[in-house]
Amino acid sequence: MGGTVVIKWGGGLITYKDQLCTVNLDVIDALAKACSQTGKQLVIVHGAGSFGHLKAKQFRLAEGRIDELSQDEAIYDVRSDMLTLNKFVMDSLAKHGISAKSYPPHEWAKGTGPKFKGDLPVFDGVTVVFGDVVDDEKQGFGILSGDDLILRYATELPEVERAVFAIGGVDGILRVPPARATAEDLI
Ligand code: IP8
Repeated sequence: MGGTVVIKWGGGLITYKDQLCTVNLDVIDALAKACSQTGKQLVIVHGAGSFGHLKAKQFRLAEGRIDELSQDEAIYDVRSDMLTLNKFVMDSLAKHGISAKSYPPHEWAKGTGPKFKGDLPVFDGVTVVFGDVVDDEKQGFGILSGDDLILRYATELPEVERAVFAIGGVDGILRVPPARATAEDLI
């Protein structure tokens, strides 16, 4: 009992990464079942997989406002696709008897990277957040990754015992952002 565990449900694990907006419900159910069997306080951070990355890449949303591209519809679409994916997660948690509350980051976070602004929301039961398109003071908007969220939750909540990464479709976890990583940075 006691203690908090922060878990990343990787986007490449809970979705089929190459097919736009396709969810892997079996994996989500298996993760929800595992989460229902612990007495720990849980924070679940889920990634985007095919619900976020394909369109975000196509419209270069991580780079912020680019005048030549009509990005507004893409921002709306990606936010709404992420809410759809999040609903699959929340429904599965509920099905497994877990009391959970979701906090879409575009409603409370500003800026990207580990120093994003906004108070980390915490629920009495299981807290759920996810990678999202958020507003950004400098570039208009950007992609706040679940990896930045998990870092902040794991380091700022009291009594975090461990951070767990449930991942699929990737070789491992990088110590540094992909653009700076060498082979030695792969854990
Ligand atoms: O999959 C990315 O979150 P991640 C969020 O945790 C979007 O990196 C919307 C692409």
